[in-house]
Amino acid sequence: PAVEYGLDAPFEIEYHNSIPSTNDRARALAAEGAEDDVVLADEQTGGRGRLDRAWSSPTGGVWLSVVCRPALAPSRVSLLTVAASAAACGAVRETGIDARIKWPNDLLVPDPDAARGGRKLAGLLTEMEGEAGKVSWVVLGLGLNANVAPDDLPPDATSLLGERDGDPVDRRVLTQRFLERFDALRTDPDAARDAWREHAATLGQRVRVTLPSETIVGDAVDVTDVGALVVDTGSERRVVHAGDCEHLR
Ligand code: BT5
Repeated sequence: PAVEYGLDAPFEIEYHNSIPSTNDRARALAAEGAEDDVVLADEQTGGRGRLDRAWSSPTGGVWLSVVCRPALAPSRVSLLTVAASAAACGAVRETGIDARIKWPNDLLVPDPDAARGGRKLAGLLTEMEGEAGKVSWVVLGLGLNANVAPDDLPPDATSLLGERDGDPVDRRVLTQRFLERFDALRTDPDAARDAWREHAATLGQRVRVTLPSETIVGDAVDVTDVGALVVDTGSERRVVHAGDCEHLR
């Protein structure tokens, strides 16, 4: 069923109490020609992370996927991930929580006691289809641990409920604010990159980025206008478009 959100953005929301994966449902809608549809669920029974990892999605979270048809070259689709992570970070910060963005796709809450200097609050999964150098659709999945008990999440994860000492957030407002911010940033790469930079946990860090074929260690010094990470290894500057990133200090 469609939910009326009174959004100041062009999205139409399809709500599910429980669904295997909002990204899978959004991909099916995209294949039928949908644009700016949002699939939102209270619970996912088969939530996915990147590289076939599982994503825990108990009731109380914000699990959603947006179908986009951007006028972007495939090499620039990562801009949408930059826009979405900046938008999610901004919406979360409005709830009073000091979230930071970890390249390429995580929101963290800093915590010196955590193994990697922070606990994971949210993740993004961007999937696309296209041919002949043209993007047909992009599905942008956001998993945000809103009103989920930290005990129901993997170790090193956190939720807004936990960070706010048990005080739940209004998920409707959170979702609305995310979508409005995302809509404003998705067509404005400069603003998206500025918003990203403002709350980036990764810039200035020593990082290890694992790629399928190699591992790069160095200082994260910048993000490019398509959202790639620039790593200074001491002998050269490498531009990394995707990969798993670990903060080393
Ligand atoms: C991600 O993958 O961070 C992308 C997650 C995207 C989830 C959304 S929910 C709506 C939409 N529908 C879907 O089916 N997916 C998207 P990755 O970077 O691969 O991180 C996955 C890893 O994070 C796992 O291997 C766990 O270690 C950890 N993890 C799993 N569930 C988590 C959670 N709820 N909170 C924090 N960490 C989690």
